[in-house]
Amino acid sequence: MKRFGCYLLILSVFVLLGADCIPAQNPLVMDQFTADPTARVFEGIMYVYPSHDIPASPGRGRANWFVMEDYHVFSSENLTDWTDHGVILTQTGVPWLQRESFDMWAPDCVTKNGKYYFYFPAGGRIGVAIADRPYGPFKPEEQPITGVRGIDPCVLIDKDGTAYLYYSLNAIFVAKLKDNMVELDSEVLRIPNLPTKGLVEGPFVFERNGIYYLTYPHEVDGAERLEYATGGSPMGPFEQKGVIMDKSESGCWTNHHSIFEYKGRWYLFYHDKDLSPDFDKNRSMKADYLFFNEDGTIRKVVPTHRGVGISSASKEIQIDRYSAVSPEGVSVAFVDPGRKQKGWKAVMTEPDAWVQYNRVDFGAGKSGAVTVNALSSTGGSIEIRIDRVDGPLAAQVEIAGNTGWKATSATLSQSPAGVHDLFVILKDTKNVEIDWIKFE
Ligand code: FUB
Repeated sequence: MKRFGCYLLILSVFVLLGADCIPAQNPLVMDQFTADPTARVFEGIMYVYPSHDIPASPGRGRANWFVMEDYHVFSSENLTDWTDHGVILTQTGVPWLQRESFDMWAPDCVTKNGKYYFYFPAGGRIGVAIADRPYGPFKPEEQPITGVRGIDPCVLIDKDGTAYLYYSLNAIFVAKLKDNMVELDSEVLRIPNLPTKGLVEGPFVFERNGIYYLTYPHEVDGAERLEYATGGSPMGPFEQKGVIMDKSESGCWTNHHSIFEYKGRWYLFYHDKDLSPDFDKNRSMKADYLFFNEDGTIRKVVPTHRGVGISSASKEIQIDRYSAVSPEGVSVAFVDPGRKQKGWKAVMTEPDAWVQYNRVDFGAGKSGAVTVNALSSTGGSIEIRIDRVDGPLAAQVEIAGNTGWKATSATLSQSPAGVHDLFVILKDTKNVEIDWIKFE
């Protein structure tokens, strides 16, 4: 389930600004749909600029299609607690949009000369809104960028300070930007040597160790997978290298991503339809770690429920967002299929079935109790072990049957300190459904 609460200081600052704090695994945000995440680090804080899917309603967008009328920005310093800074731009606030187009698709944001430039596609054009802070307020320019028709802008500021605008229109295009960041400073180049079919949208470009990575979704066999090409300069030439993430098993047609280094680790931000299994135009952003090989090639990323970041032992740990599970006896289901934003539960049905949840921070040590929020028709016994499925026993918890959802506490037999992986194991043949566990 979605959990509330965050550090008092952050809360007191952002209450004034109307911001929410959302502790997250994957997907990162539970209370709204978020797609096309572009992650950027400003002033040591990770900001994510996604697009915002909403369900169509009469007079508001087209049924069975993307409906996107505004943007939020989210930030985090630990990639677990996310702050929603609220709406930073709406379609009705853009002077050059003649109509409510509901197509505020994948955006980007970069900083230069002390300003923040937010690039967004709408109505087949690309606009820029400018702010003094990463979370706005953003003021849109009077006109879209002259000479550009397309979607999904991405801006790379190279080491020499030159900015490049990439975007899509059934191919990927690039042009230099002037120092003012709102006008082109070169001809537009259609980037050659890329797939000739299925290249619809979503380029993202970054540089690492002198290698320029042009990454993009590529539709193959009915859905997009993430691929990349590399080159020695921002405008190429680029050589196709391989797949970053396979197409989703969920059947979500789109994927859209960004790649960024933060505090020494690399991350892939992307999206899927976790909160809307039956409709892939209501998407949710996710993040997973990304690794490079020594030669600079990218290792394929397998999407996880667990995502990134460290979970505090004293907050509700959503073990259904697991790192791994036993081959049999564990499945995941919505807690309330009618209210999917309440999240998922782990359904354990076989003796010795286990759930592994990595990176739980016990701080200086926990010696009190563990609480398990569970539901069982039969009652059952749960073991909580540290670091391995046969690791030290932290607690045994007896779950009563036929009580409805109930939080049951048990005394800890270990006092774990620091960061550990957790294993939750069903010790008998009964059925137990677990929503969260928490260490007091
Ligand atoms: O979100 C609308 C469009 O779907 C984006 O612009 C594309 O990248 C795809 O995710």
